[in-house]
Amino acid sequence: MITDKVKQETVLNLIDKLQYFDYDKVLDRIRKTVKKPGILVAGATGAGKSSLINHLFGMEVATEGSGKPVTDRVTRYEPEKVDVVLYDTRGYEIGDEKAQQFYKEVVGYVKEANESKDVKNHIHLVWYCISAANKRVTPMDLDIIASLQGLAKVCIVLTQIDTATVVELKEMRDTIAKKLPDMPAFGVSIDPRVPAESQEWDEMLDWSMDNLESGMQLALAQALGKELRIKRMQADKLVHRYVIAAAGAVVCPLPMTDSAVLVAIQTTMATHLFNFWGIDRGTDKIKDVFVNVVIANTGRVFSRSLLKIIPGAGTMASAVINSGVATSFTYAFGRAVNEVCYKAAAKLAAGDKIDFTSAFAVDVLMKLVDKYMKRKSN
Ligand SMILES: Nc1nc2c(ncn2[C@@H]2O[C@H](COP(=O)(O)OP(=O)(O)O)[C@@H](O)[C@H]2O)c(=O)[nH]1
Ligand SMILES: [Mg+2]
Repeated sequence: MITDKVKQETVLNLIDKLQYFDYDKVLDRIRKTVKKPGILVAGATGAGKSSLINHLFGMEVATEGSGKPVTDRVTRYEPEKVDVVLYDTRGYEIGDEKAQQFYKEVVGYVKEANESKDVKNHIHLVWYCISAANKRVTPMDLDIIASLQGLAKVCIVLTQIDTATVVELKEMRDTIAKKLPDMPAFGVSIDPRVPAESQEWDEMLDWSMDNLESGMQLALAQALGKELRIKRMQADKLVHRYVIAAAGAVVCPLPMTDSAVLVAIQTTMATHLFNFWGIDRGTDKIKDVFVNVVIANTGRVFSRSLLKIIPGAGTMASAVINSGVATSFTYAFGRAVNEVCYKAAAKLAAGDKIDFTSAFAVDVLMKLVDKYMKRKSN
């Protein structure tokens, strides 16, 4: 039929148009709505604050000169690519007579920030770093922590645990437990020789997630570098948002040829997931590949899957999408993109290269979409 053919061409044109997809623009729009958690990384000079930040966020997020001093001792970093605001404290040495000044300034700053109406400056979490190399927790540390406790969610990070013995660490923990009974304390090190079972990165991050509201959990998960376990826990939450958007977009059954709005939801979701998994943190070239491969294939997977699942639809022109079809496809496609992104992120974390063309090939995506369509309806 001529009309069928014409309409089919409309869909193909739409898919062609997706090749001009503006990645940065779409991502900008997404990231404007993000509520970023504010995290204060406090502690003495040499406690390992910068190392901790680099370890978790996978890049030199808080480098000299990229931050903005908000007081003499507190520098605010709002990295371009990751969805957290970090505050680094600087300038006191252990035993420094100026330490008292530091105390006043940092506590005062957090109080002022959290009382201010500007939520963008709020500090939600405090990671208070005490180096195990000090072998002790000072009364001043305990004082500052006690004062911060009333202002934000605070945990102690015992850093550089490779530099202390088990007994010394236990003594530090005992001091904390005695003075601040409910204060969580997590022992960590960036030394890869420290066995995973003596590290408490997982516990520290789980505590952090538990103390953030849902939207900020998603933002923290986005910001993390190689912590794929946390990302995985949050990724499906992100898909769920787009499933809801798809349901909202298809209030009445929609002819397939008018499905541009749905394709836009899928491509935005794919972009969001790609950014969430941190795959776009490398070169700008990755974005081009993403647009040419993933975005182009989104339209293809969409039309192929829909023709498969819509009963009695022989052609795109006669196919009608109802809300059930729209949500189950969005769900399945989101899960599929998540799975491919997870594998890609794991490869990147291991230092391997990714071949996007084969990783996000139509057949690969179709197979996963089929799998998740079945899983949902069972
Ligand atoms: N042994 C060991 N050294 C560390 C660890 N973390 C950081 N360091 C070293 O401790 C020094 C101070 O770390 P840095 O992150 O700059 O501390 P900051 O002043 O608190 O930002 C640097 O030389 C780091 O390489 C760790 O887990 N173990
Ligand atoms: Mg530093």
